[in-house]
Amino acid sequence: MNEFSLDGKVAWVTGAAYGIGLAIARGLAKAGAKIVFNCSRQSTVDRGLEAYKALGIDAKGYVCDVTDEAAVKAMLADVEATVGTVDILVNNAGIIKRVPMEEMDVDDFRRVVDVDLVAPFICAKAVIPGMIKKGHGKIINICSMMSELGRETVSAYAAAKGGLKMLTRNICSEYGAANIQCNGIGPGYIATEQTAPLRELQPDGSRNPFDRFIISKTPAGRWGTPEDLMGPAVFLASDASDFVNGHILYVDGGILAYLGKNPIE
Ligand code: NAP
Ligand code: GCO
Repeated sequence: MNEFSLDGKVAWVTGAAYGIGLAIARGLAKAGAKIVFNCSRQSTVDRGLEAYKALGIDAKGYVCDVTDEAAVKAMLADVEATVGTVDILVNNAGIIKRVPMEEMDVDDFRRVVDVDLVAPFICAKAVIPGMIKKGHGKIINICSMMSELGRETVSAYAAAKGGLKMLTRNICSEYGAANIQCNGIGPGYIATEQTAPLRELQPDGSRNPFDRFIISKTPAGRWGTPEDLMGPAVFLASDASDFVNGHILYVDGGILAYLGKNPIE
């Protein structure tokens, strides 16, 4: 028996056209799962479909804004009718706005909380009845370093990702008895489009100070890659983690374990 096998499972990964979501979906597909994904724009869905095709993965893509409950329900009804009941949900879609708090528009704050926290609630709420009927289910919420730490300019993101950690624990508390495991993955600093501005070279061609700061804060001495998230996602989606519930698995090269270099030396 292979307790990491996802043969015959249906996995829905939100926002999985590129970056972390695509890598997680690749990992789940390699373990045997059928993949469905969604993005809010047709152009991103098309980009994802091309990426899956190039990888030899037969994925189904939908245009669906995860903050729109009616759209999520309609998408899920189609998934159930054409692919099957969702066994694994990965709440990956997310946005960030880096703005000092006193300059941040309240609508922007609300939008970040909507996409990064309210939407995982909407998607989880939509799949839980099917999981209860099937007798099992796995929900993986993509959290962040900002589920634990704050920093300048990311107040909305930190509020949402901190909330997502607690939503994870609450889903575990409410549905553990129904054999649903809800866990989080907390990626460290991963080289994707979302973090590209933090790695942009300086006008003189030198490394971005934030880039150097992250390397110095990470015991592994590097940024993470989306592929670093594949194995942890397969573990949390598979029978191997059936007694792991309400846990946040930080995949951060050791950032949260480390006090950091002495800046005065
Ligand atoms: P990203 O650039 O944040 O990708 C986001 C994806 O989500 C895109 O496919 C996007 O497509 C989709 N999306 C955004 N808003 C959506 C909405 N309202 N409805 C449906 N889909 C939506 O990529 P990433 O850096 O790989 O991040 C993925 C997740 O990991 C996010 O939750 C992020 O917060 C988290 N994370 C990232 C890092 C990092 O260092 N990169 C670290 C920790 C956590 P559309 O634009 O078409 O909607
Ligand atoms: C930032 C980053 C982070 C990361 C990630 C860390 O501006 O500090 O974008 O928030 O993307 O979520 O885990």
